[in-house]
Amino acid sequence: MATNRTFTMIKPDAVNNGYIGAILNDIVEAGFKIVAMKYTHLTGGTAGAFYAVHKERPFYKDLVAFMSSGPIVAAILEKENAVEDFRKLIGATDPSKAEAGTIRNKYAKSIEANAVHGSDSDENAAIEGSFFFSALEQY
Ligand code: RTP
Ligand code: MG
Repeated sequence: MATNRTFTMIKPDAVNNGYIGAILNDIVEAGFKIVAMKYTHLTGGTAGAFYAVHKERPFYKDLVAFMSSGPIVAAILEKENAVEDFRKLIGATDPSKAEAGTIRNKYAKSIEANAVHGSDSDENAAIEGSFFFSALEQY
């Protein structure tokens, strides 16, 4: 089976709580290869643009404020069936509903501050990866 790619962010709560190393370890142990990675910081403007698809949702304003509240780690990951397998690895959006052993179950505390992002389709994985990384950085 061919490999494909997904995009992730370690969100400000998990960075602030010191979980970068533990989360990256879980990701690599689950068989994902890190294609590109950077430690960076979203602004209100860039977080708003990244989450523009959620503009009409009631949580949009809070989400943008949260995602620009501290540094994040952005990464492109590669594996067979990457998008679906990564969503399984991170668990449900609400950590109280995330299965035991998933990243959100282990490292997240609330539905908003839920430790990690994972793309929801191959198409969005490509769009989101290109939001953070140039073509040269996605080798
Ligand atoms: P993500 O995009 O971050 O991987 O999360 P997801 O697909 O599981 O959830 P999505 O519906 O795309 O929502 C994006 C992010 O918005 C925040 N959220 N807050 N307060 C709320 O009810 C609420 N609902 C969602 C979360 O940070 C969620 O991951
Ligand atoms: Mg989503």
